[in-house]
Order: sequence, then structure tokens, then C-alpha cells
Amino acid sequence: MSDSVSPCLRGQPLLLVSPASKVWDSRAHIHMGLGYLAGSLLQHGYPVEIFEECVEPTSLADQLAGRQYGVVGISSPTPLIEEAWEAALVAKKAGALTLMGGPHLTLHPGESLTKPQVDLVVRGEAEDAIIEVMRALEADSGEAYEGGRRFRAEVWGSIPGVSFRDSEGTVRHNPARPLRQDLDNLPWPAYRLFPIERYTNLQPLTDGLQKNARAYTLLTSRGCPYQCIYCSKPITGNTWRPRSPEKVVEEWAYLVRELRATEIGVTDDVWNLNVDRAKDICRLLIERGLTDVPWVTIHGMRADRSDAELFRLMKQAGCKRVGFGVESGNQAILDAIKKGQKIDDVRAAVANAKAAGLQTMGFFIFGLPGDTEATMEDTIRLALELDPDMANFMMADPLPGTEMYEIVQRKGRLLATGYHDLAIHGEHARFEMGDMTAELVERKFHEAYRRFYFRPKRIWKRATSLDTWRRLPTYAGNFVRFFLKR
Ligand code: B12
Ligand code: SF4
Repeated sequence: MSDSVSPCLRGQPLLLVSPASKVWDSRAHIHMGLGYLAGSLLQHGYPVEIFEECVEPTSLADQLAGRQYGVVGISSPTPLIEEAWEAALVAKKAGALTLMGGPHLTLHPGESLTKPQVDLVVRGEAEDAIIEVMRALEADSGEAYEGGRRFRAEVWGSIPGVSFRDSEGTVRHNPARPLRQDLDNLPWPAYRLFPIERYTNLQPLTDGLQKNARAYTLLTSRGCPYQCIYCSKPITGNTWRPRSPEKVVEEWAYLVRELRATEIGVTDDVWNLNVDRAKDICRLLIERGLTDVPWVTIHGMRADRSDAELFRLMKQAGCKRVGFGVESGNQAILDAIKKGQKIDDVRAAVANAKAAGLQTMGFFIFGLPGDTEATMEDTIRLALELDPDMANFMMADPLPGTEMYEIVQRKGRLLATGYHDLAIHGEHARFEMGDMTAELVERKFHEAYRRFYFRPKRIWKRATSLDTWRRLPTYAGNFVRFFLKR
């Protein structure tokens, strides 16, 4: 069976898809990866649309029934891979060629190519690869076989980062594509393709900045050189690539002035690795009058890469809230998870941020390898001592490809059942190890929420906050989830 017409040659647009989870319902931020891919495609003249299932009023099947797309590109982190394969099936049934990419595909590209509905996989960053894929499709759009579409190796074998089935049906993985260094010359994400009014604001799980915000995210750098054992970094590895402050602020101005952003989230892994560069970004924001739109560092900053001047400049530059990955209140556990951070660094950073007038947020993890009742108690005590405006307690999540996953395989008992259960969404432990039982981890996790949020001063602060009343339904849901169980 063979069909020779290249779908992309029919002049149909591409559809870039991010599937929604079936098991959790959480923050919806614009997908920067898809935004960047769309930016690159538009720059090269390929029409493209974005479909983030979690904010769309229609199903993917309805979207594809209403409009013909030549290529459907699907993005997936590990916990969403089953939903992503389903999306590929829907796209295949609608007659599109299917292309997959993102963190899970980079970790396990061959696994998805065992699914006949998946035609091509791109590993790693793909702004350049997707253009080469589109050009290759013009030369060879493959032949359909029951076991999956097959492609000619002479056309496809030389595109770095691509995995495909060759004419014999053998899965081939081309060599990896080196990471692009000049981030300044990448086209900006195609921000206008996101229906921004349908996205939630940047940290609604914990607190909101504004209701109905036009909440955009922005990347000032990519990657992180640290090697925390629980962190999954298939796309960037242990590298860090900064953008120049000038280019960052140019994009920031576009979000504020052209797209009328009402809040901005810096979504880097570690935006302040180079403290001087972080300060330069703040100085430029101040100089260019871009301080009125509040911004947050969504995923946390490195506490050990900061000083009092940085927080003062951030405050002047319009920053409202900073987050810190504190993780554990026990130094031996912090060392064991290779956080590369001292508890005193965290104490100093939180104190400096508060002194500068910034709201603070701390991320804490329970059930790390080596954790005991006593070390988790240290974590709760550190949270109480630091007393950030918000504390986000989580249970350790052993994502495949991480050192923690290997440790759990060797010494622990994995409790997660399937990929979807590897998401940070529920209130159950994903593994046990030695004397560290799920019961113990879940008990300390719920205890942390109770002891942190049920202090008289905290209750008073919440009760007197306008935001609390606005967000009562969310808080009521979280109350049941985090406080009443166990
Ligand atoms: C911002 C962010 C979020 C935001 C926004 C979601 C999003 N998908 O963008 C929020 C807070 C909502 C979020 C949620 C989750 N996240 Co998150 N998130 C990040 C973070 C910090 C940055 C992502 C980013 O913007 N990267 C920059 C862009 C340019 O890169 P990119 O997205 O990887 O896209 C490039 C390539 O992957 C590739 N690509 C991506 N998609 C596709 C599709 C096709 C067709 C092709 C060809 C290529 C391709 O090309 C893109 C351009 O170069 C990363 C850490 C990181 N550095 O990657 C974690 C990260 C991606 N998240 C992760 C996880 C686990 C989640 C959740 C599952 C958490 C949970 N609930 O359990 C959810 C999943 C939500 C979802 N739909 O994806 C993990 C994924 C690990 C893994 N093995 O899969 C990461 C790597 C964090 C970590 N270190 O553990 N996340
Ligand atoms: S510092 Fe953050 S991004 Fe870097 S490895 Fe550790 S958890 Fe991952």
C-alpha cells in the first residue's frame, strides 16, 4: 500500500498539539516549546496552528473533522505519553501525518515508533529540525504500511535528531542534534497563536496574582548545569545557555506593549545562574519603563546564586514573587540528592527577598531517597522557620531517566502504576524505600500542609486577603485534598 502525495505539499497547515491529562487538572500555561516551533515554522513560511487540549472547547477529533491538516505534531512529557499516543491515533484516522517530540520522545524514541499511528519522532530541541523535516517531506512523505509509515533512508537518514522507520520497517535513530547555542537569533515563540484569555494565571494552585490575567511566560535562558537526582532533563542535559539581556527585554516589551500581558512568568530552570546577567535584565526593565506588569519566577530560583542587591533590583523591576527550590530541611538529604545548596544559602536568600519586599514561595519535597520521619520533620521545621508566603509541598516523583529512578529500581519499591501516575498531581507516594513507607511519606506530607497553613497568623493573613475570597472555590478544593486526608 502506498500513497505518494506529500501532505505538507497540499498546502495544509500543521497542527501542533499538547494533549490534556486524563488524571489531573492543573495550571495551564502556554506551551513554550510549541510556541517556539510555531515561530520557526512561520518564519520559514509554513502555516501552523496550536491546539492545547486543556484550554480548547472542542476535542481534537472535532478540530480535525472541521479542518484538514497535513501534519499533526504532538508534544509529550513522560506522564502524558499515553494521551499523546491517543492523539496520534485520532490524527492518523483524520488522514494526517504524525510527528512526535518533547521530553519523553527524547528519552524513549523507539517506544513510540512501535505504535503504527506514530510516523516520525524528533528528539531534543526542534526549531531547526522541524524545518528540515518539512523539507524532507517534500522529497519523501513515506509509504503507509500496517506496521507504520516507512521512509527512505537516503532522504531521512541525514537529519540529526530524527528517528524513523526505514523501507524495511527497521527503526533508525539518526545521531543527536547538537544544542543550538545562539538563542538570541531564534524567532520568538508565536505568542499570538495562543488564545491567552483561556489560560489560567501563573500560580493558581497556590495563589493568584490576578484573576482573568493575560499570563504570558518567557524564557531568558535554557537548561541547568546542576544534577539533582530527581530532575529529568532529556532536552537540555546539564547545559545552560543564556540569552542576552537586551534580547530578553525586547521580547518582554513586546509582551507588555503589543500583547497587553497583565502578568509575566520567567519560566527558566535557573534564570539567575549568572547573577550579573540577572541584574542586568532587571536594570534594563527599569530603564525601559517595563516595571508595571507584575512578574514571578515560576519554577524557583537558585538560592545560592543571589544576593541582596539582586532582590532589590527585582523588586524595582516589578517582580512580585520569587520561588525557591528548598526541597529538604536536612543537609545530608540535600547533599544526597546533589542539590548543591546549603540550607544557610536558602535562609539568606529568603531573608534578602523578604527584606526587598518580595513575596516568597518555597518548594519542598517529601519521600526523597534516605528520608526518615526525622529528616521530613526537619523539612517541616525549615518551612515554618523560613515562613514563605506560600509553601508548596510535594512527594518525590521518580521520572524515568533520572538518577532517583535508578535508585528506586535498585533499592526501592515503585508504587506508580503506569506513566500517567508519574505526574506530580496526587496525594500518594510514588515509591517506598527501606523503612520509608508510603504511609509515612503521605502522613508527613499532609502534616506539612496542616502545620504550615493552620497557624493562627497564617489563617488571619488568609482571612484578610481579598484574593482568598476571590479564590474560595479553589481553596475549598485544596482544603479537602491537602488537609483533610490522613
Ligand atoms: C514551563 C514548564 C511547565 C509549565 C508549562 C508546560 C509546558 N509543557 O510547557 C507547566 C507548569 C504547566 C508544566 C507542567 C508540567 N510539567 Co513541566 N516544565 C516546564 C519547564 C520548566 C520548561 C519547559 C519549557 O518551556 N522549555 C523550553 C522549550 C523551548 O522547550 P521544550 O518545551 O522542551 O520544547 C522543545 C523540545 O522538547 C521539542 N519539542 C517539544 N514538543 C515537541 C513537539 C514536536 C512535534 C516536536 C517535533 C518537537 C517538540 O522542541 C521544542 C523546541 O525546541 C520544563 C523544564 C525544561 N527545561 O524543559 C519542565 C518539564 C518539561 N516539565 C515536566 C513535567 C513532568 C511536567 C508535568 C507532567 C508536571 C506534572 N503535573 O506532573 C506537567 C505536564 C504539562 C504539559 N502539558 O506538558 C518535566 C518533564 C520530564 C519528562 N521526562 O517528561 C520537565 C522536564 C521538568 C523536570 N525537569 O522534571 N511544566
Ligand atoms: S537546580 Fe532545578 S533545574 Fe537544575 S537540576 Fe536541580 S531541580 Fe533540575
